[in-house]
Order: sequence, then C-alpha cells, then structure tokens
Amino acid sequence: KFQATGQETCFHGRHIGAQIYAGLDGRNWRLQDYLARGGYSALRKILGQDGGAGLTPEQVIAEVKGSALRGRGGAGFPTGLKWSFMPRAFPGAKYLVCNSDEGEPGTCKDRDILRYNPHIVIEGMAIAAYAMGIRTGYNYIHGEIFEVYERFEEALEEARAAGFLGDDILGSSFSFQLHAFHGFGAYICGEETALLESLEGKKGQPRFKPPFPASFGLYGKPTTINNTETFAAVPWIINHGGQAYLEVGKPNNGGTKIFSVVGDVNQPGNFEIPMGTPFSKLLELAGGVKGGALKAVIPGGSSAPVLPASIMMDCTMDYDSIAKAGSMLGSGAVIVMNDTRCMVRSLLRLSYFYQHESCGQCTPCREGTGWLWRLVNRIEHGQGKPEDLALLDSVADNIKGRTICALGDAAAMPVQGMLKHFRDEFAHHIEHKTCMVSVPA
Ligand code: L3W
Ligand code: SF4
Repeated sequence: KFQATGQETCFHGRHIGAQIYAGLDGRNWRLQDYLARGGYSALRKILGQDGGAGLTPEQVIAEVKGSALRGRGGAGFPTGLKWSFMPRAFPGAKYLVCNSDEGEPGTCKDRDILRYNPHIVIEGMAIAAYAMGIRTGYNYIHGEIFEVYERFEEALEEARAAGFLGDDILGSSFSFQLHAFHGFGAYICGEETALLESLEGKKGQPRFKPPFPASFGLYGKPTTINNTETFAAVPWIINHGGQAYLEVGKPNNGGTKIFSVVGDVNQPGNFEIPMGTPFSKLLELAGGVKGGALKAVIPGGSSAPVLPASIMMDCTMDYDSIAKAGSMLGSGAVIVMNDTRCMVRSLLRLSYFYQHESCGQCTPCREGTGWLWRLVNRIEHGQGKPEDLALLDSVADNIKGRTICALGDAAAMPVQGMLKHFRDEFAHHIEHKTCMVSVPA
C-alpha cells in the first residue's frame, strides 16, 4: 500500500512516498498531473460520478471517523468527530476553513503540500464540504509564503475551470465555492479563533473558547477548521476506506504523518511516514545526527517539551507514544539537537519567540512570556541568581492554564521541559557564569 521510494525530492531533503507526497518532483503540481495520479477520484466517488452509487454525507463522515485521522495542526483532535459537530440542518451560512497559517518554529510541511500538491487539499476540502453541507470555504495561507498563496490561487482556477469547484460540481447538485486568503504573517493567526478574526478583517487575536468554532465561527456562524495536512489525507481515506487508513498507522493514530525533521541532522526535510514508526527510523531517514551525538529532541514543534535522547530513542512517532513520554506530537516538527547544543541558549531562542509573538491580550501571557525571556536571558549572560530556577518554574506555572489561548501554555511548556531534563545545565550557568557544554569534562 505504502511504499518507501526514498527518492522524491521536494523543498529540501528526502521523502518516503505515501499518499500526500508520493511521486512529486516539484514540477507536477498542476491539475493534469494530479489527475494522472488519480486525483479527484475520491470526489467523483462520493458524488457517484465514477459509475458507483456515491456516498451519503453520513457515510463520508463514518469513513473519516473509522480512519482515526486526527488533526495535523497540533492538537490531534479526531477529525471525524469534529466534522460530526457541524449542524447539517443549520438554516444559514456555515463555513469550512483550512488553516494553512503554518508558523510553528520547525514546521514546514503545509507549505510543501500547497507548493507541490495543492489539488489534494482542494479535493479534501470539497469532500469535507460535501460531508458537512457547507457551500463556502477559505484557505488561510501564512503571510510570509506569498508564492505558495499564488500557486494555490492558480490551482483554484484550474479546479474551477474543470468543474471540481463552483456550482453543481461535476453535474451534481453539490456546490462549493473555495477561496484563498493571504494571511499577515503573525504566529498567533495560526490559532484558530485568531485566524477567524483575521479572516473577518480584524486584528488577529484569539477568542475565548467555548464557544468553539463548530458553533460560533466565521462571522459567528458554524465553522469547521482543519489543518492543511488533515484535508490532504481525506482523498486517500475515501478512495481506500477508513479502515485501510487506520491500519497504515496504529490504533487511535491512523494513517501517515508528515514530520519536518530539522536541526542537527544530515538531511533535514519533510518525511511522510506511518504513525507508529520508531523515532530511530525517522532519524535514519533524515541522515542521522550531524556534528555530534544525539542529546535531545523537541518532538512536536517549539511548543512541545524537549525530551532527552534516552527517552526519545524509545518512542514511536505517534500522538500516544510521545504524550506518554511527557511531550506532544504537535504539528510534527522534530527539532534534533546534538551534544554541542547549550540548552540555556536554546531556551533563550524559544522564549524570545513566544514573548515576541504574544498578542498581549491576557496578562499572564503578555507579562509572563517577557519574564521568562528576561530570566533565561540573564542566566545565559552570566547574571543568573540561585533563586532564578524556582522563579522560572513559578512564572511558567502561573502562565499555564490561565490564558485565553494555547500560546501561553506553549511558552511555559518548553521551559518546564528544559528544567525537568536539563536543570543541571541551568544551575551550572548560574553557578559558574559559563556554559557547561563548552567546558571539557
Ligand atoms: C467543538 C468541543 N470543538 C475541541 C476543537 C477546537 C479545535 C480542535 C482542538 O491548539 C495545539 C496547541 C498548540 N466542541 C471541542 C472542539 N474542539 N473541543 O478541536 O482544540 P484544542 O483547543 O485542543 O487545540 P487548539 O487550540 O487548536 C492547537 C499546538 O497545537 N501547536 C501549535 C502548532 C501551530 C501550528 C501552526 O503554526 N500552524 O500548527 C504545536 O504543537 O500548542 O496545543 O479545532 O475547536 N468541545
Ligand atoms: Fe494572546 Fe497570549 Fe492570551 Fe493567547 S495566551 S490570547 S497569545 S496574550
């Protein structure tokens, strides 16, 4: 079913082929190429345009539920369950939104999907719209990747001209209008409710949840938001069945996942592998550790707590295994660090990012992220005090769970992960005013 071809080049690095990246060489993103790869056959199938009986919206949702597909944006929420929240009989407008506002440090998979296989996202969104009775959709694309936005616009034009989007798709009674939206480049606009605010033309600041977008979303209407990679998985599920997708991965963690392997590896890149693949195999695909021995890994984007090599080497790449190890799979950015990396310096870089990206709306995050950054900064620069470690813990604790959106937690968790596993390095910096890593044993 899924063969490792190992030879596709795409963006940077190597890929093992599966449904999203298979056969891509960077030039074959157009509609004719997608059709040649069997594209839009899932849409034809549900609409009964392939000679079959078609699938009802309920059958489509049942397949997605059976696949155990979980949201690929970071939270891993079950996709079929999310789709079932959409009130089908809702009398007014309702919306479908694709979150392509990829901004998590280390993550570079969604832009590659849009760059190399945009029609798979369009097809996945059309299927989702059919399943939930939605007629209007938007793809919110991160503001700093303008050429990806332009490519997606071109793909939309192709799909409209060929009758895969618009009124009475492929001669059926199903109509779906899909538009691309160029975002503004702020990390916080990847948070789903900030994204909706931004899409409405307002300042991108998160809303309180609940209500969730499922009941109060774009323009206050029921809205389903999924990540780019999540939509991209849907055509395969419809073509092969939810059960087949589930079996590619492991129970509760269906299918494949794209991991952006970055940092100290010989061949950084995006790798699409079955859920449940050992981390050691992923590391091997990325060419192994560069410049030293493996020291630590941030397994799910910068928001996830760091794990030391000894724990990480026992993990498989799926939501449950990484959560059990004390971190999270998040958006799938695997940040590899070798033993020359100073953890204080690494945390300083992360803390700077979060205090810079905080939207400033709630006090624990606005003030707390600044505190964290300043504390780590003074430890890094030899001005740390013995009480700073307890203070770091306490500030992180006072942010966690006390903010409107997940950015507060995302700023606190890396701090707590670092202190849990690498406290001695921080203590060394404070005591000796220098870095432990550069001091010979
Ligand atoms: C209806 C309920 N809907 C939950 C929906 C909710 C959302 C999804 C997950 O954070 C994480 C964060 C980052 N009725 C519902 C419901 N939903 N309960 O399910 O919700 P939630 O709140 O668990 O997560 P979230 O706010 O979506 C996302 C982490 O991802 N992250 C961030 C990655 C950033 C990117 C990027 O740059 N684009 O992917 C990385 O790890 O820290 O934990 O749709 O509405 N009862
Ligand atoms: Fe804004 Fe931070 Fe509050 Fe999120 S947690 S709403 S980013 S201030």
